[in-house]
Amino acid sequence: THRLPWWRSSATCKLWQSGRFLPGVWERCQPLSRKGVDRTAGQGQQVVMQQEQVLEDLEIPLARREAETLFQEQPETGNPYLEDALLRSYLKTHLPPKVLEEVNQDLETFGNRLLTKIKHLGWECELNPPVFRQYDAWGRRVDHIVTCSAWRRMKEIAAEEGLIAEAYERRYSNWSRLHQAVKLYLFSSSSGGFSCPLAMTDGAAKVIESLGIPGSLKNAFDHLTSRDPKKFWTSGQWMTERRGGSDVANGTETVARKQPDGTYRLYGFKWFTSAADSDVALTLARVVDAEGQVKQGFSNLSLFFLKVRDEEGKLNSIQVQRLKDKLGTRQMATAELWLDGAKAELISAEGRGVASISNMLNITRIHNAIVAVASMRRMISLSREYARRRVAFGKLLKDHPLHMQTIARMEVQTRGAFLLIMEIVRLLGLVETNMASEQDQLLLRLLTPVAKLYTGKQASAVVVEAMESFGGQGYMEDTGLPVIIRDTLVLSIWEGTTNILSLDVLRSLTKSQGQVMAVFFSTVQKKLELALSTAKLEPAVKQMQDAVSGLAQFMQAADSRGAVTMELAARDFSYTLARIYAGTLLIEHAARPDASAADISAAQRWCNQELCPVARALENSSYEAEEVLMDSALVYEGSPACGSRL
Ligand code: UCC
Repeated sequence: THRLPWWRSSATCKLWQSGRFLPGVWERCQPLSRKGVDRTAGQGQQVVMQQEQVLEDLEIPLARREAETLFQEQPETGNPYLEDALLRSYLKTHLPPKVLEEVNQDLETFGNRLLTKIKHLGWECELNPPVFRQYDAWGRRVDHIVTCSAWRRMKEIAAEEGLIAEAYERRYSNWSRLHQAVKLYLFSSSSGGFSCPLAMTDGAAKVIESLGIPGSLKNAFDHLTSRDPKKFWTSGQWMTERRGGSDVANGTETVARKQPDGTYRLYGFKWFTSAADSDVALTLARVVDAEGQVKQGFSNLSLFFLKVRDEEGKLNSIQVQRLKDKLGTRQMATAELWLDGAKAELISAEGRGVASISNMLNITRIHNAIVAVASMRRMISLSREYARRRVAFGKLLKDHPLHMQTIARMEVQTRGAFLLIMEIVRLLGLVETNMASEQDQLLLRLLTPVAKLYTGKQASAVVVEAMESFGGQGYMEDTGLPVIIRDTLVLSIWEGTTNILSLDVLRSLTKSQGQVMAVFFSTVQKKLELALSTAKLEPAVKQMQDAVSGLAQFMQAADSRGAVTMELAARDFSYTLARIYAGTLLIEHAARPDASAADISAAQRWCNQELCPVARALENSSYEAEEVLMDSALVYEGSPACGSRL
């Protein structure tokens, strides 16, 4: 039979027949032609009245209809724990039954608290960003960062819920870290930006713990890990100075002068200090030697602990220059600070500042990844709820296949990212309870930057895509959606940009002399082998194995090339590791006997994407030295600065 091409079939044309999709338009216009407006002379007043009546008839329903069609129902989501199928199935699979029972109960209660109380506080934080008050009414300099009551309440809630304490009390042994991470994940989207100080607080506690909790820091550690809202402290992480963010070693100008009592006084300017209302901070400075000289380079950077205020609440010889005017995370005070002799305690070996603070960085990077996944999950939750309420072209959005395909693609990305962060906190839990093998430790070191860089990028893409699923409403401030977008965009920047993190991935290879990759390959292989017995996953496993071979070939080829190849490949290489590892976790999760159809589909779909971009790019000679020149030529063509030289 003769079939019309798709673009001429009635099914397609139907969409564009306005009468069908704006029900009532034509019918309501009929009265005009039926009743008509008789304009013949002689009927005077009556005609005019009739005319007015007709217009009234016409206008009232029109006005009402407009209000009806423009009014859209707000998407409402429920308890975020109960609505997160993947999270629940993950916990059920991994936690021992007794732990699961308690954790499950805690998370359900927490989910209700988030829904009924915390979410509103989070929105209040957004509406009442911090204000900087430099002088009091009598002209005295006070440098007061005024935060709103909701923000201060968040701090109390964080303590009550044990959002830091949980990880350090270890009542569930190695599973405590995972329990804490899940709570942070659930908290993040309602926290009004409070996730940020929590990340740094966790990082500070980690540094102190890894130093063996020295006597001088015991009190601080107790405060940072307290469940008592009156006792709980948060910490800042002051790394960035005016000369730049990423290159900490060369950018740090702050100096530390030793005092007779063994403490130090810090002098310098910190350019980005997030959550500047925190109680304590870890920061870097160069120790001045006996001759008053400071050495340049990382070897002279040391790590310091300081209290921001003294017992009376006075700043510790610190001046607040101003608050930063940021694209997002506006709920949280980021400040420029002058350290003008701030009293501090040296807590690393002299010159080991970068290595010591990396304990903190690795924790804040894990938090960053948790927040990234939480942002994706939040936007998808809202998006899928909206799709159940919003009618367009005569049916609910959820009944439009193209719309659902778009959300499903985001869902697959989010699932992969979620399993990746769960794997990392699982490993972290093992390391922290001395239950980790050497392989576990290596894997954790490798996967931390991989997850941070990959989820940051994923989150930016997913939340912007999800915003589109609300049409113009997604762009409206008072829906609360733009806040999520703005706050998410920072995740690929702070705590190390994508390129810096890619180089950190390489650092982990060099430092372990390639061992991290041996563990990566063997872990992936083991997980894939276990999944092979699930027939439906065979194609996905095969795709994954091909990707693993591609990666192995790349490693071999890169071995014989110079450092330039590896540097140029760093980003694609890191993306490859993320896609292979997250895909393997999806496959592993889908190979469970009680896996759902969605679990299997997520694994299959994840594996349908390019899993090994680094192999393709190598084939295309993208990492050859000449490409460096061509990169510059492409970037600067037409630029007055360099064009003629290229
Ligand atoms: O502070 C900021 C804002 C706070 C906001 C917090 C919000 C948290 C969000 C959570 C969600 C809401 S932003 C500041 C961000 N700045 C950075 O992230 C810095 C980025 N730059 C880097 O990461 C660089 O790679 C550096 C600074 C680490 C590199 O410095 P160097 O001088 O080149 O480092 P080296 O020489 O390679 O490493 C020095 C030592 C080595 O150890 P040794 O000496 O034993 O060989 C390295 O192996 O440090 C070790 N190291 C590490 N170890 C360096 N990085 C790491 C690491 N990640 N893990 C373990």
